[in-house]
Amino acid sequence: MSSNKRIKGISVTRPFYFGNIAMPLTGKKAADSDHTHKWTVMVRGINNEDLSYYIKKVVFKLHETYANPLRTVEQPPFEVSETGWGEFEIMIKIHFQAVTSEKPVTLYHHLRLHPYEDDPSGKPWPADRPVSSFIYDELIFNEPTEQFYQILSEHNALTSNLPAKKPNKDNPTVPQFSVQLEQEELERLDHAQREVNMQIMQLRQQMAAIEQDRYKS
Ligand code: SLL
Repeated sequence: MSSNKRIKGISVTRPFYFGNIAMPLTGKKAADSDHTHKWTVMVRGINNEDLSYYIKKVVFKLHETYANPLRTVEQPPFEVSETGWGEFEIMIKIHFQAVTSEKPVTLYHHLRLHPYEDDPSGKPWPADRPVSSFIYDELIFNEPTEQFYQILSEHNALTSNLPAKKPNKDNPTVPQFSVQLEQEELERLDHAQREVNMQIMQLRQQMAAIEQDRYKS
């Protein structure tokens, strides 16, 4: 029988992401107020996994310039859409279903409205292209209760199931978190590390040459 007893030595990892998309307001909406952007902040499962079997509610704490800055979302999609004029830090508190016996987890997200870079081809960011800022993260449930373990198992959630490949479509509202993306990032880091090592070696050689010249004179 499943119970609230915790299973020793087991930990279950659930991948997810959080962040925001934003678009400049256009036309009448922009002219009628000092708001410049519409945006959505969200907590999502990878591959659109419905998280409500373990997440009970998500509380988003907006900047105090907003009416009712504490926004509680009790069912998926766990997201808040608003319009506004400025960027700020959003506190995101995830409350878990009672069956999990887990304490809430607090995350922070810097709401991003502006592109801080040109688009990947080097041209200026097109005005109608949404800006997004997403962070991949994992919730780790150490020693889950027997009951929660059972539920995770029923949802095929005992292994991370991060998709192997990036989706083909470049949809800015859906980040491409996958094993492939992780691999590409690791390769970039590895390349940068080798580049730095090479520069260090060159500088060492230059230094050695200078030292030798000093001895000679
Ligand atoms: C800034 N430190 O100055 C930040 C604060 C606050 C943004 C940004 C309110 C919208 C409304 C809004 O956009 N606040 O009036 O409802 O950039």
